[in-house]
Parts: sequence; structure tokens; C-alpha cells
Amino acid sequence: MKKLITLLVCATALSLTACAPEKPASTRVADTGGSRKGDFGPPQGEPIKAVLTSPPHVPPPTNRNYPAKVIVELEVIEKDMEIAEGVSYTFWTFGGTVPGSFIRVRQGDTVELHLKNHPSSKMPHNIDLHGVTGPGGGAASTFTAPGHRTQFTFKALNQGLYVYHCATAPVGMHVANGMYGLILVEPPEGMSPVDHEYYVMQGDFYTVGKYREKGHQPFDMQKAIDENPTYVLFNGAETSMTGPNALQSKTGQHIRMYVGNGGPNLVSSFHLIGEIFDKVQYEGGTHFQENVQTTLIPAGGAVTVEYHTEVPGSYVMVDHSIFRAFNKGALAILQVEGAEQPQIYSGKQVDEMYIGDKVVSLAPVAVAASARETGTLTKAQQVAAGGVLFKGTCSTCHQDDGAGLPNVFPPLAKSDYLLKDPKHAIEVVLNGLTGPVTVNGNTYNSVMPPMSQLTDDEVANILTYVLNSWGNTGPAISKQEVAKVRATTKRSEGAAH
Ligand code: HEC
Ligand SMILES: [Cu+2]
Repeated sequence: MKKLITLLVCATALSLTACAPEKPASTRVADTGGSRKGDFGPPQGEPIKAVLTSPPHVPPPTNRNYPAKVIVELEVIEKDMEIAEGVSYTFWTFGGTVPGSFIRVRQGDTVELHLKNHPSSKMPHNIDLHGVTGPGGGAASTFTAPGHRTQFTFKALNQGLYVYHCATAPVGMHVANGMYGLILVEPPEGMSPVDHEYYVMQGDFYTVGKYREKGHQPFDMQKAIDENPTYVLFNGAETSMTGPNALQSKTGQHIRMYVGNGGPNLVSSFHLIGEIFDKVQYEGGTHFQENVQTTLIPAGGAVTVEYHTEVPGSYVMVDHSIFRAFNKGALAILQVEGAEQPQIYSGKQVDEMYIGDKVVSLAPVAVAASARETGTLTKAQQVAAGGVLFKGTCSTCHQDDGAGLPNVFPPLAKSDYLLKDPKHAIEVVLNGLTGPVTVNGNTYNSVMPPMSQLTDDEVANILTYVLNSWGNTGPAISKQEVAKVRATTKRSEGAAH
């Protein structure tokens, strides 16, 4: 009877290979039978200490064809790190990084997980691994007070890419503070070889201060409950993979990225601008989809994406819920070196349009902010900070050299309109400008959108830069002056920050 059913299924199956009696290891993908085929017997050989890596790095393949006992040593460390330039945040970490250390084992391995909680910690922590079969995924067995250590053992029955996270109350807060990472359970035949493997994980963060508001920023529980993040980030910091930290590769290479989403709240529409994923193992599972533009990663889920590089340049990784990319930080760069491929892509570089102020270091902004704190802020520091912020904020329309575009965007360089009443520019930036304006004898009748998302500090620095660049000479604009205009002008509901 059983045989008959198998025959019927085979007869109707579209794919012949699905019913072929003998299959090479590499095509076994669709037929692993999940955990029922994952127990390859007791561990063999000497116990092995797992190699753990910090993001964006991935441990080397296990290169084993037998099940082993693997020891994973994770330490929880609570520490202050930079979430954006000049902004610090107290992260709670597995291994000192956000996301936590990458763990790589083989299906059938017996994993002995040691969890240490550093004596300097203020909170107890634990770990729930989605790759564990058993109540709580390890959470109850690993509740660890500061200065203590715990351990438990599990068998990695199912292959796949799994999220792990802290599950100590309040769970949402532990996850929001960065307590998540990935564990890859390799299929028995291993992953196919590629040129680069990278580890990327998205998370949403909730601070009391606004996006990029300088200084130390505490966690905001109410924003977290409202699911209204201040930051949405890859690898725990706005600069984790931009500028000098961009991921690197060459043309003609094959790249695999293990991408997780720690949440705690948002799902990710993961997209790499200018690339198409050749292969996506969606939801971290066994099956794959091909030729994918954007893949959805649930909170507490993961995906393996593979692609190959052809055309050199900067490729921008984003959450395609696009305000998160440009106004909350969910943006990272893959830099591809190599010869141009004009037959595939004509070669014009449009990167700056996408990455704006991320192509330059925001360090001068942080310098100006701390100088303001200590009361030593100079006009030169404001100009330096403003120059960085102008890029990508105002330069999109008014151009890098402040010359504007004829008949479309008025010039800021030597603008008689601007220099006649420099403080009026505060209103222009905060509230926008519509209707006819005459600049240096030319009339423009267009719309400048309100830029009220900028902080008082940012507006002050940008305008000080504008009023003292390209031959302009004007005053420095102070944060207080901007605050005053913001408080006294009535803006439409939607324009308010
Ligand atoms: C989306 C395009 C755009 C962006 C971005 C933009 N502006 Fe404008 N800006 C305009 C337009 C269009 C006008 C003219 C509006 C009109 O016709 O009423 C203008 C007018 C102005 C003026 C008054 C006219 C002049 O040339 O002196 C100032 C000052 C100004 N912008 C400053 C800024 C600053 C500073 C920023 C960045 C914080 C900025 N703008 C960002 C489009 C833009
Ligand atoms: Cu925790």
C-alpha cells in the first residue's frame, strides 16, 4: 500500500529528481525529513571548541562528516557603544557585539552551551536559541545572574539558520538592547563554497533623544511599546558597514550573507540596491527561491541570500521600508572593486544620491556637539559640522557648490535673498518655502519641503556653513535662535517632528 502511494506521488510529481532513488549529496536539499533524519547518532571524537566570530564575520565551515560534541562559550557583556556618530547607548550583548557572536555547528552535533554573565553586569540574562528542540529553547536552563555561569546541552537536530536571543524579563527590553545573534546549523554535506560569507543582522532601537541627538541616550520603554523606533540598524550601529567599515568584494565573486532580524518589533524588507539575489533560502529554511529583489525577514527570523558581483561600485543594503533607511539608519554598503562592465551597466556613479551624508564622516558633527556641551563651540566647528550635514540634505537640490540649478533650485552661493536677512533662513529650513521668490534677479516659483526633522543643532550648523561658504559672509546661527523660531512658528500637523 505504502509503495503504491509513493508511485502515485512520483507519477504526478513535476520534478523527476524528487523521486529518483539515488541522489548526490548536493541535491538532497528538498528531502531532509527535518529533525527525523537529523539525529546521526552519538557525538564522535574529541569535543571541539566552536569558533565564534563578531559581525560581519562568519566562522569557517565545520568541514566535518561526522557528529561531534561542540562547546560554545558565550559571555554576556553590558557596555556603552556608539549607535551613531557622537551618540552612545548602553547595549546588552552576547560576546561584546550587536548582534552577538555567530555560532556555526553541523546538523547532528551535540552542543554544550556555556553562558557566562560578566560580573560588571547589572541584569540577569539567559539564552533562547531557535535551533534548539526543547521547552524555552534553553532559556530556563541558562538564567544567569551577574558574575555567574550556567550551561546546558542540546542536539542540533534540524539544519538551518536560526536566531538566538535573551529571554529574560522584560524580554522586549533585553532584545531591544541588542541581545540577539545567529546560529547556523550546517546541512550534513556543508554549505557550498563561496568567495565571501558575511553576517548581517537588523534591529530596531528606542532612545529618549531623537535620531542622531548627541550624547548618551537611554532606552525609551514607551517608544518600544508603541513600536516607534528611533533607529533601525544593521549590526547595531549606523556606521557598522559604511565608510571604512563597508563590506568588501571584487567583481566576479560569489557572496553569501546570513541575514537575521532581531527585532524586537519590525519585520525587514531586505534589499540590496543594484543587485538581484540569485538564491534566497527564505525564513532560514531548506527550500530556496531564485532571482529575488526584496526578501521579507520576520522579527526573530533569518534568511540566507546568495548573489554574485559583476559591476564595480557601491551597493547599498537597506530595509526597503525606505524611511528606515534614510531617516533611521538602516543602510549599509558593499564595496565592489574591479574593472567596469559597460556592456552590463554604463558606469555612471549615482551612489551619492542614495547614501548622502553617509559617504562622508560625521565626525565633525560629533566634535561640534561636544564643543557645544563644554561651551567652547567655534564658528569654524559649526561650519565643519554643517558642511557634512549639508551633503545629502540640501545638496540634493542646491548642489554641493551651492550654485543651485537654473530655473529649478535657487542658488545659496552669493544669494541676495539669503544674505539680506540671514536669520530668515531658519524659517525657510524649518517650514519650507513656496510661492515666487527672486534670487539674484531670477524668479523661482517652486516648493522647498520643510526640513523640520533636523534638530536645532543641525539647522544651526547647516546655516552657519551656508552663510560662510562659497564667498558668502554672514553670522553664525545658534541653536537657541533655531529653537526660538521652531517654538514660535505654527506648522501644519504633518510637518511637525
Ligand atoms: C527638495 C529640494 C530642496 C532641498 C532638499 C532644499 N531646498 Fe532650499 N529651496 C528649494 C527650492 C525649490 C527653493 C525655492 C522655493 C520657492 O520657489 O519658493 C528653495 C529655497 C531656499 C532658500 C531661499 C532662496 C535662496 O536661494 O536663498 C534657502 C535659504 C534655502 N532654500 C536653503 C536650504 C537649505 C539650508 C537646505 C537644507 C537644509 C535646503 N534649502 C534644502 C529646494 C530645496
Ligand atoms: Cu538579557
